[in-house]
Amino acid sequence: TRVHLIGAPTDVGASVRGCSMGPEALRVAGIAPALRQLGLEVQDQGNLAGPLALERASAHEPHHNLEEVVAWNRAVFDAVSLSLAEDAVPVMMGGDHCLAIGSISAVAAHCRREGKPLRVLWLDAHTDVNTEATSPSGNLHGMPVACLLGRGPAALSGWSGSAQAIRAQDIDFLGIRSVDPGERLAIRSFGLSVYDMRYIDEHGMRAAMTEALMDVDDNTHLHVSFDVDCLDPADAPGVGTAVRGGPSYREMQLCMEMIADTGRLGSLDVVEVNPALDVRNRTAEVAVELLQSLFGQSTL
Ligand code: DIR
Ligand code: MN
Ligand code: MN
Ligand code: MN
Repeated sequence: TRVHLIGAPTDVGASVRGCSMGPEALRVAGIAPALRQLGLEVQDQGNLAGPLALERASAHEPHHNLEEVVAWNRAVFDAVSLSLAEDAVPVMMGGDHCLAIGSISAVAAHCRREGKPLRVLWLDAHTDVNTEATSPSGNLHGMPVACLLGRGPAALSGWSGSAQAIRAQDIDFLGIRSVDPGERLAIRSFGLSVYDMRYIDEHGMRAAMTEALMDVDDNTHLHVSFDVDCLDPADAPGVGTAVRGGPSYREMQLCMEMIADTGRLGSLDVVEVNPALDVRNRTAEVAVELLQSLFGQSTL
């Protein structure tokens, strides 16, 4: 397998600055050698370029940094499209989670061309399904799922060649423990499949992942969108919007191992690593350890 590392150093969609340093933190934590060690051919393509984040113009902007988010996502869309066309596995290193709009739109277009079913696994403390109407913050990193479901601003819609890049039944959420009131309504009306922390507490990571991966078949393209704030902040303190009570380190490893077992991982986002808030790069390091499992490393 060929893996393309694509850096997207931006925090235009985030609430707190600093995840623009995420790609470099992942490199310093040894993401490339860690994956090469597994026998993968890894090409680090360096960083994409894009506009700087602006100061907030007012407290209630509906879409903070919208033009900037569009520009970054265009760059991500093009890079991920190219990588998929070259039959590589693109790893988009964020940057904030708004970048999943571009990466997953590119993946959806690729899957449509190839006639492959797409499954998205959204590993996050948050469901990121806010819209302009429901967002408490105006930050676009809280809205990528709504955009992909066709409920975003026009400038971020239709990139996959269809009004909806993904259908509600194509995505499963895991690790969720922070949902805004408007998001709760969206989850119900879309019928989204959400394995929240209570579900994981009661049934365990193994059962949650077995269900989430149930209809992955030999032809499926599996996209993992990994927001590192999914992890417990004790393990991953370097994030802008930490929420207590995440999966344990071992639960997260099992999650990654079970994804690897499907053999269907086709593309990946690793987002929201914020070195400005981290402790000695621990968050990037734990992310790299988890990626090793995701790409098939096992103890025995
Ligand atoms: C919150 C935070 N739900 C918002 N979202 C975050 O601003 O929409 N997503 N941090 O990762
Ligand atoms: Mn999050
Ligand atoms: Mn997120
Ligand atoms: Mn493919």
